[in-house]
Amino acid sequence: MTELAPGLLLRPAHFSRTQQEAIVDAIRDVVRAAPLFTPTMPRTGKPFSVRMTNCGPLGWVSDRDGGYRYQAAHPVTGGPWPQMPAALLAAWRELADFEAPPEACLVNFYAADARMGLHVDSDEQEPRAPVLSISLGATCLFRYGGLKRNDRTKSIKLASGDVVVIGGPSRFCYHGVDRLYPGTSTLVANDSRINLTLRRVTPA
Ligand code: MD3
Ligand code: FE
Repeated sequence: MTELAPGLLLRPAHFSRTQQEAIVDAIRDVVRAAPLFTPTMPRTGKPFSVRMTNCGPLGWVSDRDGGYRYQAAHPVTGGPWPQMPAALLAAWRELADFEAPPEACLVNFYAADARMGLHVDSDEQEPRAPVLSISLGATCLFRYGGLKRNDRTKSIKLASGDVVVIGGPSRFCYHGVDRLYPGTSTLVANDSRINLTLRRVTPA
């Protein structure tokens, strides 16, 4: 485990190839029950380049009129989110150092040309809980900064099987994904990347 900044822990290659394949299989089942949707920006309605779905009791969604929020229903099908796979709950218990279970697992699906702009994750009501991030498939160039948008940023590559725990003073730092690197993984087809973020949403 490397501490990249206070409260920001990187565990390279936490998951073996076999474990990564099992997680991708479980996420395929999630996507079958809760299809990927394209979130849109509050007010402008501009679509994200990343497609998303969720598992667990709550899911993160965004659209022009309702903005960023967590809700129990899929925004397109209206159905409940599927259960969180046991392997993800186990990773939270092992690495999150938090007393209550995660309520949302946001599944981000990056096609080869997708990006995520610099932002802060602040829609959760339990600031003491970390966010646990699992990277699968293509390596990405990840950028993180400080508590203010204009603070100096650092860049790191996140590869398939890497886990990042974002807690403590780093919990509300700006971060984003600048690019993917093609040809870096055979786990997910078409040089795509899947990122899972486990989150506690309501106060524990
Ligand atoms: C914060 N996802 O869904 S993982 C998101 O790779 C999101 O899909 C990214 O940001 C992704 O909200 C990043 C979470 C993460 C990883 C490393 C960080 C957040 C971080 C380092 C510093 C601050
Ligand atoms: Fe984020």
